[in-house]
Amino acid sequence: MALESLKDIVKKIARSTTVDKALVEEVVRDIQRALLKADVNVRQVKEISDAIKKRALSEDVLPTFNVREHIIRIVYEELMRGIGEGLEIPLKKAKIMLVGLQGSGKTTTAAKLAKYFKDKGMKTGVIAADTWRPAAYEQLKQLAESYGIGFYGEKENKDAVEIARNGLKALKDYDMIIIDTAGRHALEEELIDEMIEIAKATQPDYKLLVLDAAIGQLASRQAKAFHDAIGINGIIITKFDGTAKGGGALSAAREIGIPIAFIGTGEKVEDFERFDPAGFVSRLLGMGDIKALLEKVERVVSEEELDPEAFLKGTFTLKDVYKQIEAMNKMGPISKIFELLPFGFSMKVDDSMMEMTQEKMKKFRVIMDSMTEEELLNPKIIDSSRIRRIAIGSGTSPQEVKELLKYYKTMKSVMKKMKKGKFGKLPIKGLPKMGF
Ligand SMILES: Nc1nc2c(ncn2[C@@H]2O[C@H](COP(=O)(O)OP(=O)(O)O)[C@@H](O)[C@H]2O)c(=O)[nH]1
Ligand SMILES: [Mg+2]
Repeated sequence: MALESLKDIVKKIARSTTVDKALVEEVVRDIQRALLKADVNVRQVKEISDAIKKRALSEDVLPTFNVREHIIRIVYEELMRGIGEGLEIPLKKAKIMLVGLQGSGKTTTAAKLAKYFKDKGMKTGVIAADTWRPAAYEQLKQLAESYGIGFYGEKENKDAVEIARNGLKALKDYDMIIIDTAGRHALEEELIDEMIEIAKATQPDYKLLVLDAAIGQLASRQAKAFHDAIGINGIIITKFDGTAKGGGALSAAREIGIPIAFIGTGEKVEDFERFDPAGFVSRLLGMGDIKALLEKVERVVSEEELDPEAFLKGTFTLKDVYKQIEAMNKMGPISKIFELLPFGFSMKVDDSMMEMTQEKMKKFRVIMDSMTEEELLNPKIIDSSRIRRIAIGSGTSPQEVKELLKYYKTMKSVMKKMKKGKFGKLPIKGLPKMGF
């Protein structure tokens, strides 16, 4: 069974060495499904998939890219079209105003932002300019105090514009000032007027829209309304720790053409990150984090000193199989490694086979421990009497020893084909060294 699946994977790689229409159609269908499931706006899904189809077939594959990388790169670029790589706020004196609907996470985010910039060595303060929610003042004051962040608020004052203005005066020695504002359940006239007035009075360098990832398809309309009302220059997505994949928020950003700046990943003030486009797209498409895999594989390979030259010369021995297994053990369960691979690679691998393989890997190692150096380096000499001896020595059965030998032969032929370039370049550096 393990060998069946290995063949499947190999077939898939082999098939994708040229950009053909069928492959693109197949990949685009997968991507469409993933995008819709992640709440990306339906109209945008159509735009994105049309663009991918067109570009994947018409553009040249970059020199060091294989077909899958070629398509992934285009998918990535199309998803990020118009919103760039994310908004970076430089570490210099600035005022940030937060806007968004009630419950979107503004007050929490105000504290998160303040702590984020404080940790970068800036003197940061927050202004509580939400006079609508009774507890808003206390909520922000408490957060600010427990993190050593400057705070300004006026508990009894109902005039948010006045508080904001006074706050700027009180916090004039601060580098970074974050203004928390009120939200309502919907974007009402009154709220819009107040927002505009606060912006006029405080002249913020950044007006950031706080969007709850969980609102899905509604995000686009909301973003547009806020943008039309006061002009947004960045988006913060909150509650990204939930089940939401963030497609709604991405659609919103694309809709108004404004970059995403930060991501909130939990209720705690520490749960806050700069927006990472690659990680975001990985999650959106459910295709695993390629970056993480690369780093992991590289680390393991250097530790294990696998010898890719030897593989390619065809002198692939059981010792190399042993090293592969060691490397896999260090990287964790095989199923985890496959999860990290781009889609296509990982799709056709079912869990039961992964578990079985892991167990088998352990057994294979025990079997190889019972072999002589000569047998490991030259498996051809392992005849049935040697198989019996190895089985007894390792406490396994001759059947299991044969299975290892079969695995070895399959691996060896994969290596040979790779050497002949039958699969083109494999997608991920380091992987050929492991035998996949
Ligand atoms: N899980 C999670 N909860 C969050 C996040 N950001 C805010 N919240 C929660 O969402 C609720 C509303 O947040 P709040 O800051 O009061 O929203 P506001 O009305 O826009 O000021 C609170 O219960 C927060 O703890 C986040 O990134 N993840
Ligand atoms: Mg609030």
